[in-house]
Amino acid sequence: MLDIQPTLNDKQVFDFIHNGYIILESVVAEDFNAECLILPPGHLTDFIQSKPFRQNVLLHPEVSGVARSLLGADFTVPTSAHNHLFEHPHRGQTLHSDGLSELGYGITHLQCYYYPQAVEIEDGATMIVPGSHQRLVDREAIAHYGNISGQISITVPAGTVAMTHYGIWHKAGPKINHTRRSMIKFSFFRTQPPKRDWVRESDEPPTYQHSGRHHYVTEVESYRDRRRGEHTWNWLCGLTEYQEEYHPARMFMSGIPLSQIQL
Ligand SMILES: O=C(O)CCC(=O)C(=O)O
Ligand SMILES: [Fe+2]
Repeated sequence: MLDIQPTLNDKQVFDFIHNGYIILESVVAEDFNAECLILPPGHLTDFIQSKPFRQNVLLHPEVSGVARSLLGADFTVPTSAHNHLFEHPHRGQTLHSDGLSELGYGITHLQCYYYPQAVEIEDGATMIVPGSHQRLVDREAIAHYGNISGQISITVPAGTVAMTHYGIWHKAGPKINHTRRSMIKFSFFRTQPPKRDWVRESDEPPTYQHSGRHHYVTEVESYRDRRRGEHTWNWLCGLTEYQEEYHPARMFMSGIPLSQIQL
């Protein structure tokens, strides 16, 4: 099997549990970003399975290192993706989570947004709400929200990959120009039970460190976040019996285990 090294340490795993995303700025090489700018909108398969896309994006050491850290050794490598390409002004999407978000508290699915060009706010940057992956809801029930305190717009340099917990609330923000803005979305999945096999600085797992309140929550909801974070941490460390489903409704996203990939 290809040797993918984990890149996250305990503190960075705490941060992912709390925020539900990690942003890797400018990790993809400029010349490869340029090749992705001409991709058509919609469902992509052949290009996603090509050696250059695997080498430059999916198995880039920083991208796959995060997947390896949060999903274990034999995570699935995406074989399809969706190109969210916007070329004209629009009002922006309503806030939503994609498809059917998982119900439990494990981490089994990382949904990634790859931007082959720089994204400014005027381009219709994707917006996400940190910590919202902890709030499982009917997606129609959040569509009426406007701005939420603490939301962030993913305004980033070209070649950036944002890796998110599938349940995170997000939307394409309003676009006011005619600049092409592409976001190539793909997913990594877990196939094995969790253990603490990311970058370890001690043999004993530390206890979960809660990072405090998100902007939009009170103390009571923050306590819920802390408790849920503890459950996720203990599960990721392999300390609980709780069984999570590894192959939830995958909707349009497919992948094959890393152990079946040869470059
Ligand atoms: O293009 C974006 O920034 C987000 C698109 C999206 O979330 C969707 O269409 O489900
Ligand atoms: Fe979405």
